[in-house]
Amino acid sequence: MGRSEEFFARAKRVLPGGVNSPVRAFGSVGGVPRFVRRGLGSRIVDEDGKEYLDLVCSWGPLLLGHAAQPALDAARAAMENGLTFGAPTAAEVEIAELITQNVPHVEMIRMVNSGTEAVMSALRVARGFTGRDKVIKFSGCYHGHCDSMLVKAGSGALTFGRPNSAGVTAGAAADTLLAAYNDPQSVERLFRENPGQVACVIVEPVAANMGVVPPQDGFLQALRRLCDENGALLIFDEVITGFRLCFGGAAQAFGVTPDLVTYGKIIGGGMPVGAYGGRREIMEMVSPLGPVYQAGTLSGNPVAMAAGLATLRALHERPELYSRVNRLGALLRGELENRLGPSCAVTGVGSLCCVFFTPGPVRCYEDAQRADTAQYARFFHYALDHGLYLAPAQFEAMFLSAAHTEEDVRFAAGVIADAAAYAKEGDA
Ligand code: KE4
Repeated sequence: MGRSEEFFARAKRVLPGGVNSPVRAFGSVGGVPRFVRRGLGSRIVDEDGKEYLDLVCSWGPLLLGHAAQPALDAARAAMENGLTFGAPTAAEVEIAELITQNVPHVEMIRMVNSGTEAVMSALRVARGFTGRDKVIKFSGCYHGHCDSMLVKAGSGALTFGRPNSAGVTAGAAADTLLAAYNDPQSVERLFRENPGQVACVIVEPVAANMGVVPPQDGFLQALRRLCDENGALLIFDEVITGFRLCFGGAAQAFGVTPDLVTYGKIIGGGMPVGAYGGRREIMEMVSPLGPVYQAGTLSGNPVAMAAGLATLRALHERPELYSRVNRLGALLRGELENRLGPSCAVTGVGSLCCVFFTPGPVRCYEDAQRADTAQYARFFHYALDHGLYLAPAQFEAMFLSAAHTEEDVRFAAGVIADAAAYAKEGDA
């Protein structure tokens, strides 16, 4: 028995499903999760010493790659002074200044510890600011695991067939209205049916938790218009896209300005950081300034801030990193479109990519749901056995980093093409 198997057997006795986050359990693809010992650049090594080219990259935080020097050096230096104080520190100001000075629609920001916490807080602020109760989300979009968002949620909730989690009360879900991604009319109808009651529309500006589903032309612009017409706030959940597509995220990439934005992943450079921010008049609702309460013992943790600040500084000072990583994403999609038959849909934006085991186009949750997850499972394990670490679930994304090379991308494309062919043979 290998060390991953040994660890998994032990883990299942003391951790639910043997993991601390469901998608890691290989539940939808089967087999034994690889316990990772270390990561470096574009690669990870598991407890059995096997090396993989990594296209998960911890689900998005590692735009500079594993063990990137800026984050490591900064965190190492910060921890020499202590791990946490529960008091303000300079790094919190510096990272907030870096963001507010370079992301125009973020005039004020609050640091928290995860994307979930950022979304939960942004929803509360939107309700506090508007005095309204209802929120509109999109089927298949995932915004973390706060109760009101576990309604037709994506990512692991979709993967494990529980888009509506047990334990979420009808009351908690009652104010969550569901629209269809890339369908502005579905949003317009909800506004019409709930006049004056919708506090906000929350959207992944590039959906990346039902696989990757880019916004159709005009979709995000329509959401902006509908929110303005109905006195609701537009929240971009940029936990994945923030600081990934470009420094200003999807808002900058697509030229649509949200009222609030949520961040996670890259903002911490690999350490646990989330954040929410936006227009000053809205953010001034947040305690201790305003009546919307939100707090956190480790919010703005100095070691996490150091890692996040070093990462954002590197990205801001070296914009060529964005052109390179986005070019690698385009190269991967191009290679896959040339190699995979019409039975697979290749999607993506920037350094995000996805192979759906269903013919395209994939424009919403219903389209994504047609994917053959049994084929995906065979595909995943073939790739894993050939040294390529992909998301252990169809309804996720492939993430590239600045540590990946063209050679990495061509290797990945080759393995993916072979893996897809193998997966389809299984159906023969
Ligand atoms: P966290 O609470 O996991 O830091 O962030 C929640 C979240 C919020 N919004 C978006 C758009 C997200 O993608 C996420 C989390 N992403 C998943 C990957 N699909 C995290 C992986 C996991 O759940 O283990």
